[in-house]
Amino acid sequence: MAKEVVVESLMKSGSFWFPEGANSITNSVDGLFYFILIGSIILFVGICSTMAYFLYKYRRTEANPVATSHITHSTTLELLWTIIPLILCVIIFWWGYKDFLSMGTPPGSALEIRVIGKKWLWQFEYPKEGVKTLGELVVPVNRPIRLVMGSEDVLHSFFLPNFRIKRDVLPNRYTRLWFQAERMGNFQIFCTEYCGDGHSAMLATLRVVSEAEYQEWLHGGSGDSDEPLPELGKKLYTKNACNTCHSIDGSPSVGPTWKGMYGHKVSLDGGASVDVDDAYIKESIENPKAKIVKGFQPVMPTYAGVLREREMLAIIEYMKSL
Ligand code: HEC
Ligand SMILES: [Cu+2]
Repeated sequence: MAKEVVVESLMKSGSFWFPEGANSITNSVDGLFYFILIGSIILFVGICSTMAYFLYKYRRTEANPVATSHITHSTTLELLWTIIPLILCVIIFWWGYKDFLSMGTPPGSALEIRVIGKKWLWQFEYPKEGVKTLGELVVPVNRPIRLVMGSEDVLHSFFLPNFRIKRDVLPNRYTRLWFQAERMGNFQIFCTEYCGDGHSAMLATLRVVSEAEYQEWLHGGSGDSDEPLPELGKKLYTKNACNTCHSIDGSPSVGPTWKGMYGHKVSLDGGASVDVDDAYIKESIENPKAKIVKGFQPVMPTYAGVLREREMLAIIEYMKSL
């Protein structure tokens, strides 16, 4: 029941070393990587083969019992093996520092989006418009984007392989990242800091769209409004990461299965029991800690303010259908 991974962003294009780059900085970052990699290979092969050759050439034989004359000093050699590596190191430092600085300083015009990591989903918030999304970050192409990130529980880490950016997301402070998408498409977002059972399913999609599409999306709602409720509910089940904790086939998971749940009684922590109806489901989603199902931990995050009313109905209808 894994969430969908944007496979083509990771596997279909790019090189042996990297998935295809989509950030304004990727060329420079990849260039530095190749510079160090190829430089190291050349040095490694050069040094090893010279050494092997000398071992053979200056070996002790009967004709030549004293293998080499005793060399104590060569100014030329010492200058060479000091100055060449020094130049290489300065280039690597200058290149890395330049990129480090530009990756750390977003342009003032950047569009700010808030990122909240929690077990086990990514939530995004567009502060000016008050729009919230789960598992999907939508941004316009060719605009600098600034992410201000925080965690609601444990340490997470936000990783966008196609953009070569990654940063820890912490519960007690804000961290930042910025990028500028150079092309449109869907890209994979991972959590790369082990954060518990559902870590591997803590995925999200970055959707890079044109400016016009972005404005329409931002002001036009979810766009799913014509879809039949149970089908929309099925989509929301994975999109909102309910699937990381709830199965729909009766198999055990972090939370109770949804199969056959609707319309039945469920026992609560503390002995009481309650009918699973629309009101109880809505309360469980918006205020999960109000009633805890017996035998489960109170780990479900609240979805208050994240799900629109129609989306709530859709999830309820979907549960009924199971
Ligand atoms: C981090 C894991 C997690 C996620 C994600 C999660 N839940 Fe839950 N959920 C739980 C746990 C654990 C319980 C049982 C404890 C409780 O009642 O809070 C639960 C209970 C429920 C219940 C009450 C079930 C019953 O048998 O009485 C409903 C309804 C529910 N979740 C709906 C959702 C919906 C809808 C989503 C997605 C929008 C969701 N959950 C996402 C962990 C999760
Ligand atoms: Cu995580």
